[in-house]
Amino acid sequence: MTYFERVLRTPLLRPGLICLAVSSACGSNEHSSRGSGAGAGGIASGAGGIASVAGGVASVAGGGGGLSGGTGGTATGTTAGTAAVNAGAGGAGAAATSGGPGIGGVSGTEETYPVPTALPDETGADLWLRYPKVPVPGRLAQYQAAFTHVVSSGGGPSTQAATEELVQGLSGLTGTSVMLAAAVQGAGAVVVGTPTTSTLIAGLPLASELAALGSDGYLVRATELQGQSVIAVAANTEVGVLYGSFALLRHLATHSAITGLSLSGSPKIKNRLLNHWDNRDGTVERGYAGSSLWNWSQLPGTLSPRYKAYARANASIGINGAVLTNVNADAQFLTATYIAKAKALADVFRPYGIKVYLSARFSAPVEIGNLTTADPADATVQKWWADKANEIYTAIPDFGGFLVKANSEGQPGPQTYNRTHADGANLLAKAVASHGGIVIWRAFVYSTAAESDRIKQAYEEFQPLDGKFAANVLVQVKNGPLDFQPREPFHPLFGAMPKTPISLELQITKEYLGEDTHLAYTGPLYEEVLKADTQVNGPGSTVARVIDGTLQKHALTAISGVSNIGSDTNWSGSHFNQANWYVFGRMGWDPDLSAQAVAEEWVRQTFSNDPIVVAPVVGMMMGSRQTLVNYMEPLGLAHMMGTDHHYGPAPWVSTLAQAEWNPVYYHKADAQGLGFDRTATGSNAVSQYASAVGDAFAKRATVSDDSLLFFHHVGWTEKLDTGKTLWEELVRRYSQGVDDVGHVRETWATVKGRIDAKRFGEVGDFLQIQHYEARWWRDACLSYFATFSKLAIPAGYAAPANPLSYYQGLNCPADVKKPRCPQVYTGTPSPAVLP
Ligand code: GCV
Repeated sequence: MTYFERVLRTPLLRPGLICLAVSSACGSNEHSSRGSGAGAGGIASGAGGIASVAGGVASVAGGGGGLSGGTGGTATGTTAGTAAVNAGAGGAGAAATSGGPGIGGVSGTEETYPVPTALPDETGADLWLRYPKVPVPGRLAQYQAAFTHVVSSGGGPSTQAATEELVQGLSGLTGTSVMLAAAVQGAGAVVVGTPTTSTLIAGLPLASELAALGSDGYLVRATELQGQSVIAVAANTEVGVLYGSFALLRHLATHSAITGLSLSGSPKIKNRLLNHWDNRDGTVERGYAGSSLWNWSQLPGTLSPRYKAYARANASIGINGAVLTNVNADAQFLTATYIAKAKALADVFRPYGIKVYLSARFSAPVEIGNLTTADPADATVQKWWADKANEIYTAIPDFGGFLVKANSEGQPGPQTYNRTHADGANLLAKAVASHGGIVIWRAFVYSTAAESDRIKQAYEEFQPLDGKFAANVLVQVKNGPLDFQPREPFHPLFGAMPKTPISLELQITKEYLGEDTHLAYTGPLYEEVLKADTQVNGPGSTVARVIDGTLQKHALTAISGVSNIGSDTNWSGSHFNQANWYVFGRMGWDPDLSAQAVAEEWVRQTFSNDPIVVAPVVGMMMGSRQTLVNYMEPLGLAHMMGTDHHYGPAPWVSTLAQAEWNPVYYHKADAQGLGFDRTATGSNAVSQYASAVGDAFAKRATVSDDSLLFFHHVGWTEKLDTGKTLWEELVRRYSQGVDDVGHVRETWATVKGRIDAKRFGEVGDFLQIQHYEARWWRDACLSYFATFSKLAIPAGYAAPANPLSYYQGLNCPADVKKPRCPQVYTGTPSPAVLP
């Protein structure tokens, strides 16, 4: 039985049985004073391969414990008893990655959800901020009694944004008109403010708790004021009040209990940025969701309503910065004309706590400043950047700073002048320092020089510069050393530059993970890297602790996600791609949140709180990344995508000008076997890690199967841990990946009628594309590798549908912005594992 079959058979899916343990707003830095219930379960992060994914997702079905996401789960008010019961039985998933201390607990209600009678079509434009009326009477009555008016007696634009959101959200959820008021007017008040903006908040005994929260933190508290029961949303700053308002709305939108309500939270990472790779001509590099959201030709005069909607969505998940422009930078963005356009966006975003940043083209002093050099040591260049910073800050006083890609993939940089990355970064850092700005300097370097191993370059260039960067510089490091692959080991620079603040760069847009159509929830990928233990200061030196600054004592901290947002009505190219934006924000706020917990709160807000929807859809999401790894690049394979567009399989490409542009460089298939030897007998990339980690990667006995071929060249008939030979295991994983997409389709079919027809149909259509394309990946890659292994497809597995030449001759996609390959949408993709 596959895990999807187990999901389908779960008793949880019977109408009326709810009580999914969930984590909404219960992260370790987002607390809730609730009754305790221990959740031992959890869905596998995917790190463990097929077996652990299956085990983990089985726990969703296994009595409810699996969805609790870890120990320390807490239950709210009236559902506390249920939580304790349900959160205990993790089943098979308990062995897999769980959510960690403090994650878990209960939202939802024990009431039976009615089968919806009329579900209006939805476009996805409202994202997770839909606020539909609560469809279960008991919970609805509680909410209607508790939320009748929003009380705000002062404050500026951020408080206004908070109250607007509360009025809209509470009105929607309760199905009543929740009004804004200046004073408590009987029962059901939500009182918002800071001790400075609200005398009501100032009068509550919250001072010591607020003092511990910092500038962005919040408290949401059931309390009494003027003899009335009220909910207070309090913070030290108005943006904190906004975050608290969103936390309250998230709690309610996941139908959580409110008796004794007490929520609090504060971000662990200071700068939580989206990086837009948006160009002046409206295109988006690696964007699959239409054109750029920024309508440069209409700015600054015309402001699309989507700018505010974008800001709301980001604030709701804690994102507080937007780099507006592509790291493959355009100097024109630094001209007065474009600064005025950026200012217009900054003005819209400011109430939502979002600062704008720009990518800086290093050669801008030459290109737009009429200088003859961009050498950081040149005094005229230094003055040019200082003047440019003054100009920007005059227009945008809270401008965040610059993001720079230098001396990589053809971008200009300090090395052109025989200067280092630190020299270049410090030039810009000095220009913005007096304004409170920062410089984020990317470590994704990709030179044109021949290299023994392309993945070693960033460490080689940056690690020796540790201690040489100015105090307001962060070095931004991609999660892995190669390039946003479906799976890579964590980047060796994490932990290796103790004197330098390091920002983590994740990719939200799925350049290498099926682009717009394939369902691949990136939460497990993010969780995998955040939990990866660099061991630089011994066990527990996780990437999360590096980037939140606690391991190496940095106050300046940041995390970036390469945006998947565009002009498409659904924002992200597909409904499920919205979840990747969502989870980036939530994990940026709290890198210790579990992917599973976040998936559940997203499903509840985006699709439905009905457990008949929540459990299977969370299961689909949690297994999706491993499924994609299996049908694209199992066992540590990497970078086998088609040239330039990175869509579809092309492991045979070998003729591109630079060796490391070619897939054959990465998989190194030959008559003996498959994989890149990065041990001491090969490129020795393992030596860039702390010895405990590098040694583990280097030994066949300790490297995980998921990273095997990333670090080792393995013989075709060598036995793996699974007891199968490499060839057999490869065929098994590729085949399982295809069939699991089929199971996802079956699972999705079970929520028909519980989700509006439009989104249900659109998701189904994309899953069908994914299914065919998974089979394409499998058949193309296995056909190709068979030319080296000289082995037949083992019994029990389907033969490739076409000869290798067919796949090599395919010419798709026609449109790289909405990539498709209709030629392969024929026949039946499954079964690949024969019954
Ligand atoms: C912005 C990969 C992508 C490029 C991207 C680059 C980077 O190589 O394919 O489109 O360029 O990463 O992160 O700088």
